[in-house]
Amino acid sequence: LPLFERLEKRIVEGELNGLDDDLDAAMAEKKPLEIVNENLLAGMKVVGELFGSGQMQLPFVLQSAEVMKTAVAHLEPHMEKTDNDGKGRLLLATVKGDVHDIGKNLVDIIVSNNGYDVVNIGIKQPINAILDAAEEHRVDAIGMSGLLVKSTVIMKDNLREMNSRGVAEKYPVLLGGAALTRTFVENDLDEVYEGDVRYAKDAFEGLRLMDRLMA
Ligand code: B1M
Repeated sequence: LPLFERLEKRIVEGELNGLDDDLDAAMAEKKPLEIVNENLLAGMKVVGELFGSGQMQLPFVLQSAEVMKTAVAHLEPHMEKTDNDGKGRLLLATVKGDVHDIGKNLVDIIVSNNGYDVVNIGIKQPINAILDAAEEHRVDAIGMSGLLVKSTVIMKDNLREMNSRGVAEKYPVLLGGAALTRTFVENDLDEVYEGDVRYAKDAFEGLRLMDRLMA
């Protein structure tokens, strides 16, 4: 197989052997972020389709996720970074009950490489933990990620909880993850939250939203 097809196949098949060599060869032809966006994410998309249609079992999805993470970790040091930092601080968490973190961690990489401090508190984070960390680290915005349909309900509850604690004006919220839609966030959730809530389709939109918030 040609190099870039092979990379995509590595994600689908969860094949780590020879991954680093292929990534190094790929970096001679493309920027690391293009490899992530064009090849690795294409592989994860196939994994999602196979899993969703029952053609792939969970342990194999886990292996694919491991290869994805290993690949991103290999590429990350080679990504372009801006020199200016301290543009603002973003808290990132995957919401309660949800373990998916590949997308959230990509947001972390893109946003922190572009001059922001990111406080990434991990997966399955209840709203208490999110707000405690936001307070402790004096963040400028809160980013929540979730891939399960039930996570969209949790996000709504979280926004309500933030209203009732009186912190909505203080924290603009960025939301992302495959189960969300722009309409749901911009209509339903925007109506719920007394502060500013925005939808980010991908990590780059997350960055653009931070730039707009901190301008
Ligand atoms: Co899960 N899983 N999974 N899974 N998994 C999905 C989400 C699913 C759609 C698969 C399917 O059925 N087709 C489905 C959800 C169905 C639903 O809710 N309706 C599903 C399911 C059912 C499950 C389990 C329940 C399976 C089970 O146990 N029976 C279980 C859930 C456990 C739990 O959370 N409690 C489960 C477990 C897992 C693994 C552990 C095996 C693994 C996760 C490993 C990990 O993350 N460490 C996994 C994976 C890998 C997937 C799929 C195949 C791929 C997800 C992924 O990493 N995509 C996924 C299929 C799919 O998404 N269609 C699926 C790549 C990633 C870069 O994309 O996270 O969307 P994504 O991030 C994007 C944007 O969304 C955005 O930026 C990124 C791109 O730049 N973004 C943000 C994300 N967060 C953002 C935050 C922002 C801004 C942008 O600001 C804050």
